[in-house]
Amino acid sequence: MPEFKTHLIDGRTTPRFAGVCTFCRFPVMSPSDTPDWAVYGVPFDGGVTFRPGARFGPRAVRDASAYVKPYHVEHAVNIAEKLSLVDAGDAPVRPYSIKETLDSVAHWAGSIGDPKTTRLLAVGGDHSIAYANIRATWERRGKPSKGLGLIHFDSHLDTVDAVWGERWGHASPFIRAIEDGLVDPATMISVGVKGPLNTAADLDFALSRGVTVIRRDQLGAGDALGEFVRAHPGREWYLTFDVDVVDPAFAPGTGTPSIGGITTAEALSLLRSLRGADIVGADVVEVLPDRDVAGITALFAAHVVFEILSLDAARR
Ligand SMILES: [Mn+2]
Repeated sequence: MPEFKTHLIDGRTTPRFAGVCTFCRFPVMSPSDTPDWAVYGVPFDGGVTFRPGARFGPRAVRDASAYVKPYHVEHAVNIAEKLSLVDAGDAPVRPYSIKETLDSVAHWAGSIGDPKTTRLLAVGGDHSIAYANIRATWERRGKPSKGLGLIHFDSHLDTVDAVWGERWGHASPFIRAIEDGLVDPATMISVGVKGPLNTAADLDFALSRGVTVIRRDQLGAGDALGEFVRAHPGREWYLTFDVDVVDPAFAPGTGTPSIGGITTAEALSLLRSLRGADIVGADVVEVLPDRDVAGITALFAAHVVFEILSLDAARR
């Protein structure tokens, strides 16, 4: 029998609908734990430009993730065998202040586990919170001067300078991350982007900085995403996944839905094409349970968490 690094309560002995609810039934983190991955919630939606409610995302994803099983068939790997995994709880937020929340989350996340070996996966919350987890991850990786690579799934570029004078909202995390040197735009790829936009100028920042954009209508049978990642061997990547990249027919529970998106099956294929990439931090954001139908968006987001962890388990 292989030695398992994470002790999971077996769903065949204790039903998956029983017990205290944690991400994927991972153990609750103890202060002395130094896990491979700490999954934590960021119940914050103060950065939205349209419909609020993603503050309830972490709870919905935890609930849905009770049905995430640990063995990944396509990668032929068991995440609980390869990785030590915990639920680190929810980050401290300040519901009335975006910037105070980002500072608070980044500071708190920076203290989780062993900064050298524990990787962080944040579940939002709106996309503004990505900045905080990217900052914490960048600091834990030794503040690389070139920044991290960024694999970005989204219908939107999220590189708008400011909305209503606010520079830290969910339309702006990656312009701030690039400006602050946390992300290298030459190794940033945005996948699934589509219109409409407020103005053509919304594309200017990303394109002028050399961000690679694969629009939804350019996603074909090829493997452009996997090829991009393999073209940068040795790169450390941060993965950010906005569920609005998926068509609202499959993921209706989100605040800025964008029609004509990819299916959940296509999303899984794209994620699996990243096999071999060294993903050093990640987030899954923009689940809005009050707009969800039958919990399908939360269930999908829970499985995106599983896919990300499976990539790292398969790589080790
Ligand atoms: Mn986004």
